[in-house]
Amino acid sequence: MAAAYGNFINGKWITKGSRGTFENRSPADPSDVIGIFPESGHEEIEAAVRAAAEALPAWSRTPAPRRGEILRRVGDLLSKHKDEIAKLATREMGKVLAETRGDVQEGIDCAYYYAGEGRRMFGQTVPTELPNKFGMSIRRPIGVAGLITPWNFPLAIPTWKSFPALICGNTLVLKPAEDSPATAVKLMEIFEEAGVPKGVVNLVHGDGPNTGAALVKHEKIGVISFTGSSETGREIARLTGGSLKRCSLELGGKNAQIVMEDADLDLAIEGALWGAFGTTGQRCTATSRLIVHKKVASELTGRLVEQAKKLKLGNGLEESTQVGPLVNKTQRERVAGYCMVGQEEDGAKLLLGGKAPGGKLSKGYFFEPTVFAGVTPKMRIFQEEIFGPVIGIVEVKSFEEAIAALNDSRYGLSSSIYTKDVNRAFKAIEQIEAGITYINGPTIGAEVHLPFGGVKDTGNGHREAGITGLDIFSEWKAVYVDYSGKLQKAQIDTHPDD
Ligand code: UN1
Repeated sequence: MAAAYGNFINGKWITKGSRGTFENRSPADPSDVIGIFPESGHEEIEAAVRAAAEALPAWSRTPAPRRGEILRRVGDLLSKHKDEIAKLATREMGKVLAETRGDVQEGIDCAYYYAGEGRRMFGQTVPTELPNKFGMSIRRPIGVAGLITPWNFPLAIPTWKSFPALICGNTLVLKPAEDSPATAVKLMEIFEEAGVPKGVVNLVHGDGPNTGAALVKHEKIGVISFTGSSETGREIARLTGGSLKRCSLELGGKNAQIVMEDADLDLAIEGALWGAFGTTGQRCTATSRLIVHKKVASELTGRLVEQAKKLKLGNGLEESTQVGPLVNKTQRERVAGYCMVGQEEDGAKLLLGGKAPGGKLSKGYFFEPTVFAGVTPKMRIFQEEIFGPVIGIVEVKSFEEAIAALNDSRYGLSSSIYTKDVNRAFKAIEQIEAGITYINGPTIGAEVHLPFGGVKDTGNGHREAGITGLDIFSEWKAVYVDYSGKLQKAQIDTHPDD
């Protein structure tokens, strides 16, 4: 019998869902049922938002350093339960244990970072135009935050959103992806154990069109933070725009790694393998285009294929596995579909993979690491986000052509260039249109204290994590204190004769 997990609303676990229940199965072995979850809708969202709204006055008045102490305890508990959460996350979404441990570590780092913000959250004090007057800026919470998170970082992404929301004094409702609901349950249990007061954090399981949409549309929600596809992001932006809600979107990517002719090739190949096939290519930051100078293209291609061939596919729970399954059947069909499209494109050549493996792996949603050569910017496999272990190699003749190819995309999340030429490295930093640029490192592996997000269709201008994460979840207030004891008129008394 699979365990029945609940929603967490106003400090209570409730396993019943107004729209029934759904199962969560392991992508490595779909006969392994991890749990049964409530399929929620309007009713549960209503109850959760109400609980969060009721908890808001007390939580927002709790001193921020005190909120920080609770977050520090959340970090301690995540450390204590790191292995257990990692195993559960691997079981439910598939990526290998070393990576789910990294996912939990990202949450721990995030907890300690924002715990510290409880004692900083700097505003500004500035001179004013008039004598005996004081000027400063402070952050205020927005209210109830609605967080909608994906399955690929089932622990880290909910922490990037919930910790800054909480430290700023907001309360929240989290709707995790249906492919990773159990990891979100663990996070809630940890919030509870760490002493987060009831109603401050709420968890509602369900799908996007019903549960997610009810959260986005709820009039008492002040800010929505969403990570997922550009298509859904656009719809959320439309809905929140209509009601003037703040909305922070972290959407698709089609990240490229450039390899110049002077690059350390060993390093560049190692980086490309990790960037393309780590997390089975299911990161927003994954490397899906490899833009290579023609002088090194054939050597790099040959060696990359050789090494990709050796990657060990398997259940992520086995320590020797290097590449886990895709998250579900739909994703596998999507990736396989793109491999068909790639093979039909004029000039593209499939060098490796392109299909699901047979044998004992055929019962899970595995997909072979895939390499295409001869890819050009006009092709769909160059332009569209695949979200799987597929990399396309693009040959270029110059640095300028490499940058132009990298920028020839509707997305702009992460990017990378391998070169030993410091001038080129700095030109790349200046010219690449992306939210993240790595020099001599792969496109994946952002750290929690730097801004995370991208340009163009990757988002709507916000940056998660770091200090900029606070901007998503707070409103600035300008404060003027006039201690002159008389009416002072700004702009008029300061320039009386103009
Ligand atoms: C994502 O894929 O949405 O930068 C997040 C990285 C990770 C986070 C990825 N730290 O690869």
